[in-house]
Amino acid sequence: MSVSRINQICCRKLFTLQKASKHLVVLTQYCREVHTDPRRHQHTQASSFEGATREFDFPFARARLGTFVQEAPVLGNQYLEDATLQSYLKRHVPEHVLGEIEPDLVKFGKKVATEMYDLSLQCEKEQPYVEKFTGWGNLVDKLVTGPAWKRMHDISAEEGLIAISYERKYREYSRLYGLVKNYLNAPSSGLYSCPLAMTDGAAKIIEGLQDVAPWLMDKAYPRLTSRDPALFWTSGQWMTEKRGGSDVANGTETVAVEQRDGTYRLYGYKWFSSATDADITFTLARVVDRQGNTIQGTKGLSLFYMEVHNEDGSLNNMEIIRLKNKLGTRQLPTAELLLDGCTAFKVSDKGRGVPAISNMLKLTRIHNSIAAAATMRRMVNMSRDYSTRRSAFGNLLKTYPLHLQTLARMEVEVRGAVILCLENMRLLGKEDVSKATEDEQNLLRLLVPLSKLYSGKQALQVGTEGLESFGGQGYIEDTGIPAMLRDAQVLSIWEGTTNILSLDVLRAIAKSKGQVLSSFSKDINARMSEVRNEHLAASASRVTDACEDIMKFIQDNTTKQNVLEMAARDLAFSLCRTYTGALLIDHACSEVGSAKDVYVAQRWCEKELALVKTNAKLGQYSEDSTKNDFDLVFECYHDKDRL
Ligand code: UCC
Repeated sequence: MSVSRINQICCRKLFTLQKASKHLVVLTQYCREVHTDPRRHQHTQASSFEGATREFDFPFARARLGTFVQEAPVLGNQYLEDATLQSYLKRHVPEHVLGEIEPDLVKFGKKVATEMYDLSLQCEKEQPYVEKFTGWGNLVDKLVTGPAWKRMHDISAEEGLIAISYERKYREYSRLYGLVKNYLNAPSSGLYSCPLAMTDGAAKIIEGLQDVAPWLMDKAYPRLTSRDPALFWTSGQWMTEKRGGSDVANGTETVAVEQRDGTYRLYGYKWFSSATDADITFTLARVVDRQGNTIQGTKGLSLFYMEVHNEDGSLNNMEIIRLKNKLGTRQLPTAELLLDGCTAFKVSDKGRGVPAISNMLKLTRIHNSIAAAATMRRMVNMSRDYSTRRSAFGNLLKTYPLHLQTLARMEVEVRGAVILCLENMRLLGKEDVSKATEDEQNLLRLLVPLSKLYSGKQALQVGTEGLESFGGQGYIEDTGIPAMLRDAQVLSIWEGTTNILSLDVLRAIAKSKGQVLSSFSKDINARMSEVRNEHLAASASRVTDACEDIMKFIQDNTTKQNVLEMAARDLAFSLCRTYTGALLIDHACSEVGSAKDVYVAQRWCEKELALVKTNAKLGQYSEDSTKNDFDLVFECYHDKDRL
């Protein structure tokens, strides 16, 4: 007998032996299960014993749930995993300041990925509710929030999320430091980022009201900017009424009746108070004159400060009609409120309510874009980690070029949004300490609505793509991923929808008589003239050409208000894409720029930058176009007898 034949026979015997021992194991297991659960025997006795053992060879039959469990994505340190954030700070913050603040950012980057992330998931589970009445029928309107939400309040104070910006320990860099912490905080805050945004806005308003209402600096400001959880107050921003969220000037019905002591009583219905557990709020109302009349439109609106509770903890003459049932942001106690004689203090000149509250809007819009950028950053960080843990078709997702391409496209969007946010924070920091030049103030006026409106849209795109990158798991509530997308949907709505903010861009241009645009193009041209990197020469040309095209479009249509209004959204997108391109190129060319930054800038600038030029050429802002749009939208629509 040959050696190979002997080998063959041995192998076969060994295989039979292995099979027999496997059957023995299965048989032992079977007997054990029948012993503990006789019904199992009844269930399988109809099938042949051989069949039963084969059945038990399958992992599902034994373990019932199968042996495979997908690893969940894991969050790393959210500061250390953010390349753009770190290099931007390295470039713009003096070394000695960064040396002091960076350890705190690293520590907080870990905290938001661990303790706070868990708390944020808890906030989603412990949604707020209102106890309207006591068991004995007494109307109490008690707003109940969960422990995790309350903990977020305390952490916000302890971490100095508002305090840092106002302590001004690091002068103009304090704002950047404070808002960077808010950026890290936002996706792990369980939406506590919303009251923080309004609190920041309230502190900013109060600083601007020192001539009109200096007492607020003693009464509210120290609390809004406190690091002590026991003292820390949050603020609301009650602007929205039933008749209008956008058209505040015509939609505000709330009236204010002056009292003998100089205070006012407010009567009205606030349709969307975002975080009703606030301690104070700023709100708009129309002062009633001695004849009982009010002035309509924006000129009739004044700004009021009020405390939400009386000293005994009861509500300040208002009723919580109900909490809103929203698509997302369910962690937030958002309510409809009936103001029934609330005591309030007028803190603006009569009829100057909208300009007075615009300081708050500036801050809440900045926070909105921060939340959008941070949500995108978080989504991509999670998708990236998941791609290292999830296998399909035999390989990890990260090995598939198509999957990587999808992630990389999201990454480019995130980096564009992040750098624009950081630039806004840096400019605001300079404005805070009166160090911003006129050009920088103009830029900030323009960039705030641009960043808010564009990032709101990006967050939805990246949010939906990110969710999809988890496959079906992304659609499962308990993973926490669907809530990220639901919560992102509000970002393009509150604080002004995309179109309303596009009109605000036109307002900024008109009010400054074009100065905001001069500062814009001056800044772009200065940055692009410094580009020495040959790999970015083509991108820089695209940016300067786009800037020229946009300016030409505006000049050609300066007197055509209807054209400008129709083009407002495209114009805003063009300005935002072009400016972001300039920022990315400039950053990539700087001493901190890397090859990855060059790649991001190139990719960003491949977008259509001067959208407004292309669409103007296509006739999209003509009167014909309006007619065609109308006919298309209303085809087969009968305004009478529709059923
Ligand atoms: O409350 C809400 C929810 C809060 C949630 C907070 C969370 C934040 C983020 C959290 C992150 C997670 S949402 C509701 C927010 N509401 C809005 O955003 C309102 C949207 N509508 C607008 O923005 C409108 O365009 C209005 C209200 C500004 C339009 O008002 P008017 O009165 O019709 O506008 P005018 O007549 O153009 O402007 C009146 C004055 C002008 O000044 P003067 O009288 O000196 O010429 C404007 O220049 O107000 C000035 N003004 C501004 N100034 C108007 N807008 C601005 C601005 N943005 N900046 C500076």
